[in-house]
Amino acid sequence: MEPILLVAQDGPVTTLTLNRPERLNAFTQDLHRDLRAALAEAAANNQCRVVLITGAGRGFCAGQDLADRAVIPAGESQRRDLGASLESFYNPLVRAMRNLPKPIVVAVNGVAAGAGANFALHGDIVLAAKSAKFIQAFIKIGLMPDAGGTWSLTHLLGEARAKALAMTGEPLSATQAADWGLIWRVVEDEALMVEAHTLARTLAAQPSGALAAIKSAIHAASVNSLDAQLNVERDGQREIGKSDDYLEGVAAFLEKRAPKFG
Ligand code: LHQ
Repeated sequence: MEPILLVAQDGPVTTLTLNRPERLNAFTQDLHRDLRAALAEAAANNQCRVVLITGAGRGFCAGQDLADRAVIPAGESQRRDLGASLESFYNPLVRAMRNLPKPIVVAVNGVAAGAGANFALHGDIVLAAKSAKFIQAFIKIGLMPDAGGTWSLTHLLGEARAKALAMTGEPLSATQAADWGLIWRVVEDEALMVEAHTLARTLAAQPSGALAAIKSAIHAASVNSLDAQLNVERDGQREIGKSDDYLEGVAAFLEKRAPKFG
């Protein structure tokens, strides 16, 4: 049987492909376990400098697999504790993505719905195919956004758009998502994976300490005052200013050549 998560190491880029195309790559507990393990491996593997996440087939991810026994309500006597599913699976996944000290590029190749949409938004740089859509589908089944969606939508779009998307469940086109600043860029469908790999390889050639510091400082900025953030920058710059990459960057600039970061 085909693995439900494909993991490919191409030099410094680890590509994770959700691979349940017949279910639009909806999340099951097994897919969660495989993703978590792959992210832990990417964190520990020195060869990996960038993670690229995408989906197989025509969809990116349709969120929770609603046919999964763990979440399907089987009558009055068996109402499920969905909070337990978030606690055990979605929340640790989101935290693993946010805390990974390496950039995550997400290539949204098709529809991203429910937790699948919000999972995509935890990429550090999100590209989407022109035909892709982001759908806060939760309301259609009587739920609220999860997988960090209430946080990401509010931070990236503001309350007005966050509430309207969550309350209506209206699909948001990739183009509108990029225009609104929800994602980085829209790409023609057939060019998506080439662009995503090019971006991943570009990031892989950047100084890794600086990338990790940028990621954590920008995350900190969403709760910090300017004053606190100035201290974050001082501490981060102090740390990475001692790196070989900084020496190399300055030497390369002065010698008018391309830097070669370690
Ligand atoms: C699916 C799914 C799916 C199973 C498509 N499950 N089969 C929830 C509960 C518990 C704990 C924690 O958090 C959550 C968070 C959530 O994610 S809730 C939101 C769950 N997702 C949705 O409600 C989205 C459901 N899917 C859709 O609305 C549509 O499939 C979209 C709009 C994504 C795509 O529509 P189409 O392009 O028309 O495709 P389709 O509907 O025909 O789907 C293709 C197949 O995939 C189909 O199966 P079939 O056997 O008929 O070919 C669907 O049943 C299956 N599928 N999503 N989430």
